[in-house]
Amino acid sequence: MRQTTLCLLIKEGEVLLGMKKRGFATGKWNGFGGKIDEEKGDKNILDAAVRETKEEAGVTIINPEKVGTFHFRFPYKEDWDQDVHLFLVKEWEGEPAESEEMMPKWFKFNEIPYETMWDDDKHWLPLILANKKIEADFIFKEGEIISSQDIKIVTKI
Ligand code: 8OG
Repeated sequence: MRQTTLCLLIKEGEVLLGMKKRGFATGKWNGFGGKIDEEKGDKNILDAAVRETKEEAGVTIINPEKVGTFHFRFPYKEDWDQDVHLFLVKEWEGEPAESEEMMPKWFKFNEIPYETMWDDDKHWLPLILANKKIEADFIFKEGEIISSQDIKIVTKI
């Protein structure tokens, strides 16, 4: 299964999201991340998290904390299937800046644009912002709408 990262930068009641400008999920707000790319030197999931956040948002993340694992499945488009490793990031170097792929913007926790995000995010992001850790399965149907979900709050990840 393809292994992918997702990083959420957090500061003082705000989360940094990026508007995806190209490729998979164009037009959605999301955290930063992508798949492990051995050709770009990634040896593990953490390397991919650091590299992708640098490429997409222009910042070097420090001490990312793993807070979730997702199993996303698309029975109608199996090559989209992936396991996503979610990291919360409270320290970084550099200022977020627009890249070819993403336009970053800070959102207050109570102003998160769930209507222009992945369908699943409204179900788990509030838990993450309340300092929970999760392990979740989502199955999608056409139109990238959730057809079934299972979110578990876990203590160890
Ligand atoms: O490299 P690419 O843009 O294909 O990577 C996909 C990114 O999108 C990666 O960071 C993982 C993330 N992602 C999914 N599915 C979902 C989802 O349902 N919700 C959120 N918030 N992110 C997702 O692949």
